Amino acid sequence: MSLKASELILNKDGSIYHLNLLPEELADTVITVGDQDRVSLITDHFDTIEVKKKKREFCIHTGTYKSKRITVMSTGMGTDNIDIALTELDALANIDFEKKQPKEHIKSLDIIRIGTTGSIREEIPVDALLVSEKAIGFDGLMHFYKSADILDKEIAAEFVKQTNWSADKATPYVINGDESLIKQMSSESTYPGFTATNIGFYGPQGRVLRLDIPDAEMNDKINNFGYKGNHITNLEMETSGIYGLSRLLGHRAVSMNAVLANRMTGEFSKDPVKLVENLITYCLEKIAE
Ligand code: R1P
Repeated sequence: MSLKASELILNKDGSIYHLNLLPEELADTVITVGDQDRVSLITDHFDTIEVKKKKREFCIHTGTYKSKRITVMSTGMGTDNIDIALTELDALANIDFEKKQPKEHIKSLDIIRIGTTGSIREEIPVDALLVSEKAIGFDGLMHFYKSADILDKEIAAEFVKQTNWSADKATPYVINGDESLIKQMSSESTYPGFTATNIGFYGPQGRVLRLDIPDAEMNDKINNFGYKGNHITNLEMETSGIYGLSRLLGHRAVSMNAVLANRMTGEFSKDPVKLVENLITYCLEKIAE
């Protein structure tokens, strides 16, 4: 049975609805970033650029770096955008747009997030590079998919118990990144991380400007959580969704983070532009290896 026009939505030129991309314009290796301006910071290093597209928060370039074909795309902020970005990336790779059906042979993409983050551990300083080995999602996205088989329920349940996590919030879920890609992207220059993904930047990450939050101890509880050697290292807004959807769809994903802030010491990077550039050059070299 073919997918209805209301479910697989294509633009007039045959491109996928939000990403505005045609299947042949997507490379097998995809770098995702939050910030649209970070796309050209990355593709400025490329030898060639064959595609440049933009719609809403999705700015997408495809080109080559040291002969490797790579698509770089911005997703905007948050796992709500990740739901659209990952689903449409997979559709471009694995759905036949003529027949409007999943292809017989499913292709696995390599998806590398190059993002920024705040550390919640004193030993992971500002300006560090961090590779998320696993993620805990406070965003609830994976509860909308049949994801029970891929989630680490033991760690999630222990987290809820230790932090007395309020049932008013989405139930946290725990998901691993791709082991082989994590190995490829890690080195002595990176810290291994267990990343907490939240649905916002202020209240959801315990920042108080003018609005009070119901649990002022939330970040301390997240920081104090420990189970079988697992300690949460950093906060950001996309990794759990990328790991969850990639795992369900059969793609390999890794989340690479530039530590802009340390929430424990209150420090912020003195040169965030240079830090992000360091992460970009580090990642490109590792991807091209
Ligand atoms: C918040 O400032 C944004 O920065 C981080 C968070 O995950 C969130 O998207 O990542 P990016 O720098 O990749 O956007």
